[in-house]
Amino acid sequence: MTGENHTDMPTWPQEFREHYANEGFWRDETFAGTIDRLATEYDEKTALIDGDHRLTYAELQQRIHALAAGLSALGLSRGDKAVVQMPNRSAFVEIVFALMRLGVVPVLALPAHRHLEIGRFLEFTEASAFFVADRAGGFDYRGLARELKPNLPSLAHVVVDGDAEEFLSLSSLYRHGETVPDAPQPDDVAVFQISGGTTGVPKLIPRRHNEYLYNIRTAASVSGMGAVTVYLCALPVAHNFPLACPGIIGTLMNGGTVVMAPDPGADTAFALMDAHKVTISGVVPPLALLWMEEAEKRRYRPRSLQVLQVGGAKMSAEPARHVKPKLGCTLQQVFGMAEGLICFTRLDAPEEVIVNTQGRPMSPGDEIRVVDADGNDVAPGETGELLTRGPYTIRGYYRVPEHNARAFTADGFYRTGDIVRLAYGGNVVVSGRDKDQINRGGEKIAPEEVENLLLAHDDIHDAAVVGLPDPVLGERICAFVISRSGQTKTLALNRHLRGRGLASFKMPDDFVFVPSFPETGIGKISKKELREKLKALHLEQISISK
Ligand code: OOB
Repeated sequence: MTGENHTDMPTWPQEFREHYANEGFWRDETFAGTIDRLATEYDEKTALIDGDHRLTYAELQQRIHALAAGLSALGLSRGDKAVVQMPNRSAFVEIVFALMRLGVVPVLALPAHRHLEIGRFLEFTEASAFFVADRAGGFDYRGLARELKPNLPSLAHVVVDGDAEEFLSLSSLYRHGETVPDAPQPDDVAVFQISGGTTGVPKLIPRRHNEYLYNIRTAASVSGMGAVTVYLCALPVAHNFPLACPGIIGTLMNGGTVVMAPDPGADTAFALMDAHKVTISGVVPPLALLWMEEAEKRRYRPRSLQVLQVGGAKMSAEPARHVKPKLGCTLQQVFGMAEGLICFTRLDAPEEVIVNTQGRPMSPGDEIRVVDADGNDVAPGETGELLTRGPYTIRGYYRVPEHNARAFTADGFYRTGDIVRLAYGGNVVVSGRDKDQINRGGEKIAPEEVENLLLAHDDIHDAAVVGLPDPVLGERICAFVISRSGQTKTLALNRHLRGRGLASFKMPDDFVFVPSFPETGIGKISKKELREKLKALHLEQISISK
């Protein structure tokens, strides 16, 4: 990317670059060239289905070119950043590919993000454009843009898909018949993914053309994708999993068809599966549970579905065993991270591997280590923290040098914070986590971020946010709070957090008001220890009262 330096974004040392190129992982390509190649190869085949709207590969390419021309006329160019916050619509694909063609880097925000997160992304990246839908899921994104824009001098354009009101309408930007040259270089950042984060603020993950294309191609191959693939995009499309592991781009790179689901509920998903003969989808465990339960209740079988990928959070062995009998398809467990490494159970793996493990790394170039608290490798089969390095795992986040120094080892391994062991011939079994993060049904929450907001409330003396076990979500968010007056209630705190503009999935599911936090012996303990203690006490109390 233009103007990039190593402190901004640490990247692979030269010897690794040469190795990854020599191995054929990196092929000196960009997404701009990819979309042209696909249009030539798959021409009249259906690329995208979004409600009644269908696009062939040729049409998709023309629309991407026309939009890129319009965005270029606005002045957007290589190295600029744009925050994209779109629901599952075909416009998402057009916007992201048009930006990538110009070398403008989309920051892939989620529809659930609110002004706190979006404001930070826009400010931190000095984004020159913000792309939103008019309304989606009952929320008016124009209101969000209106609130944020006056304080962001670099934000020149707000582009709205739908009724734009005072902003630029997306549909007015297409300059049909015009093309612009593709601008990016293979080593440029293609997109910024957003990390779940373990500290106060989400981090930006630079994914580059070369390595992200390798990521997608490899994931598609391990998932058995081909021209007959029909992928149902049920999760929010901006997530790395439905976007690129192999997700919608993996499908397009193989000449398959992407079906956009406006919501992931069983009514919508089952109807789309039948209407378009969906062959594969990717979901988080709570959604897999919901689909299984609904299929059983309705005595329904998605007849065309061959593979259900489940990832983002651990699926335990018991529900995993039921996927095939209830949905009639092969389960593929996916243990991945937006920072890079993706593990898959292979489609032809024995049942015990599919049910009991989260799969093995997808690339022969992936290096993994399982280490103890001192950073030494544990004995084979023992449990420890997973470290990883490889041809599509980043070497650093965007502009957070101090955090990078902790999150990566000196020799470039990413510390995942996941506690795992290797079993069944090198497959990873995830058994826990050693990082300050809550995984609520696949969405990641940094407790510190929520705690800091609670502490900003006048009446809150202290707060500790903890993940408690939940039968459906895996974990739910519980905030332990000490109110100075004893008067503050749940309703007020919910209102306070919403008022600060916190994404809905980060809102605590429960508040527990306590007079003080547990005594901890000598000295001040860390927030992390306090959270562990509160969690243990709470679970103990619940089991006693049962
Ligand atoms: C995916 O990416 P992120 O960046 O939202 O979250 C990564 C973290 C992992 O470090 C791990 O803690 C957890 O999510 N995780 C799993 C898991 N898949 C992800 N924990 C247990 N079992 C699994 N199967 O979540 C993501 C990215 C690409 C593909 C799939 C998921």
